[in-house]
Amino acid sequence: MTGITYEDFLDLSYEPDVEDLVCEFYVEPAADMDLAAAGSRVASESSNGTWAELQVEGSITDLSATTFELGDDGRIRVAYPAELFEFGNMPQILSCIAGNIMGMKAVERIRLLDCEWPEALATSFPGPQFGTSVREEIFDAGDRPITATVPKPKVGLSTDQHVQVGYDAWTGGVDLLKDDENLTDQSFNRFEDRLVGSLEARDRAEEETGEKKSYLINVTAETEDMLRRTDRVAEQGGEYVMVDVVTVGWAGVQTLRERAEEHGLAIHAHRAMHAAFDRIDTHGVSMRVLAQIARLCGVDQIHTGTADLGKLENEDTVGINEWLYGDCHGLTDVLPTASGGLHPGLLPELVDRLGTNICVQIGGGVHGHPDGTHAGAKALRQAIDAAVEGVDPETYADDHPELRAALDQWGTE
Ligand code: CAP
Ligand code: MG
Repeated sequence: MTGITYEDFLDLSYEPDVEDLVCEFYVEPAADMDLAAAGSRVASESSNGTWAELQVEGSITDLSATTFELGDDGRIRVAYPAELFEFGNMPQILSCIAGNIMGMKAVERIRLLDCEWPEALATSFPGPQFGTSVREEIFDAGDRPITATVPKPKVGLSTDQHVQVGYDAWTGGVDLLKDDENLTDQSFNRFEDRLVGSLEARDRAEEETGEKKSYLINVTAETEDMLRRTDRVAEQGGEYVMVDVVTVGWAGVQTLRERAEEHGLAIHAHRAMHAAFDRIDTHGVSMRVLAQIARLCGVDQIHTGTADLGKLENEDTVGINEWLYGDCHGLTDVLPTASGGLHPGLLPELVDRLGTNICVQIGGGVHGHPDGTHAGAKALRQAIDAAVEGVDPETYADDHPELRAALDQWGTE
């Protein structure tokens, strides 16, 4: 009989194998524990240990994780052997590295901060199909961010009103119409009618402007419904589907990714509910890790914040975006989307902080324009052009009245 105890999961001399998944956590130990005791329990409970000393007969595959680094600041690093995981199964991986440990009494607080994905595990997922190339390949956008707008109010517009808002925005210069996260298939605005009406309006807008336009329609639903809606988007000639990745769950995202590939559709990921995991910076799962998971599962665009501009709390947008652009064993990159309380006056600063390889998504800052959606869309495009050309928006506004009105309304902060 072999006793497996918590101490077996701590080894400060361990050097991670190249095939290990290495996770960094922030840990605040419970009052009666030091970091070594809490850290060994993190590795134990997230791999193959439990509270009791186990008596195991015969030899078993060694699937234990090892806590191999204890930092002064509560940061610990844990190495997980690859065999612990079912490759290509994101829910299973998360049930290990972000599972029971989140509620363990041995820790007062615990946050999964970062993961170093080994090649075999990372490439057991498909990754994105298109990533940042959508800017060039769908929109021929050159060196400017692509733009999206979400009709407001979020819900309540009839289908006809929604379609009209889309048409006004597209013809004003916006690339993408986007559904809001809580608009799917409600009685006041049915998915099917909205899909058909919007894509018909898109065609008219393309003809009128000579520019490519597209629609991020929200297919978030129970999996079979989501797939049916995705099929309909393809049948109607859409280029994208939009999904609320956290509320739909990673299994649903994985399934959607497969179906999207069958149709050649790109995936726009909204992250509603992410803040339940990542807002308290000493607990939960960081947005950085959620973004990594989303990339592995294969979304092409994802919301990553506005680098502290706008209305919402942000984790390190710049660092997350850099990870999404960077190499991950050859997986395609992801286009970050900046959204939440933006308006034209903030765009020079936004582009300064995040660069141009992004999607800029604006709701209230377009539809709240004093002259309405069409003028608001023009102001957005003018602000983008000014930012990319490096012209001060106040100067640009001298011969761009829509931008002038937006700056008068909201200023530049
Ligand atoms: C933005 C938005 C987006 C948020 C999501 C909203 O509208 O449509 O859902 O940006 O947050 O409903 O708030 P506004 P994040 O432009 O009117 O603010 O991008 O941080 O995930
Ligand atoms: Mg929204």
